Amino acid sequence: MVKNSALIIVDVQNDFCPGGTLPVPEGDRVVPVLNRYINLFSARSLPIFASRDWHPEKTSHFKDYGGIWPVHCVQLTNGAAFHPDLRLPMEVVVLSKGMDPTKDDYSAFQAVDKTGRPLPAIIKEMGIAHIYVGGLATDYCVRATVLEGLKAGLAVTMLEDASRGVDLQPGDSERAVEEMRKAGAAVANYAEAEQGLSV
Ligand code: VGL
Ligand code: ZN
Repeated sequence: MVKNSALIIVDVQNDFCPGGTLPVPEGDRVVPVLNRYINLFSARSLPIFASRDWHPEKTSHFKDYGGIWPVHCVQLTNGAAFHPDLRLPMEVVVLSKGMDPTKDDYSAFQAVDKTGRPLPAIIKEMGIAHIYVGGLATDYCVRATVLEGLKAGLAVTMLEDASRGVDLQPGDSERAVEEMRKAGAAVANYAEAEQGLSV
């Protein structure tokens, strides 16, 4: 199974980190942890995906146009850039989502690569059967990606030490982790994931 595994790094962008417009508490703390996961997957020549929220200026996702969020991750702004300390490898596949001004697109499964190919098609073509998911935010995009991965029939490991949540309501992230577990996801830290990838 190891050879059919892939890492999906979800939305580790400046606007979701302290100092950004929709900061996830301790959002930047996932960066060094994710860098270790990147090394783990790179060393095994396993695919690495990095999704990004990539919104137009006007979208029903934002408060000003009927949504619940402050303006964040607007295409080509510094806030939409990946955190500068995230060491994405050259081979990373960048996935963009949230471009449709009428959709929220929380899940990376709604994202497309630079040629417009949707993630589900890429996963199928590459024969990926197990995804490891970490990043921002636990209670939104990580949750949605994990649940859609399970629905698509993939094995899914949620990387708890590489994720942080928004917690609009206190406890949202904890509840999201329980929901993912109940839906069939494994929840792992670095040591556990490393062990799983070494057998
Ligand atoms: C996200 C809120 C709004 C996320 C994206 O990446 O989790 N959360 N847009
Ligand atoms: Zn967004």
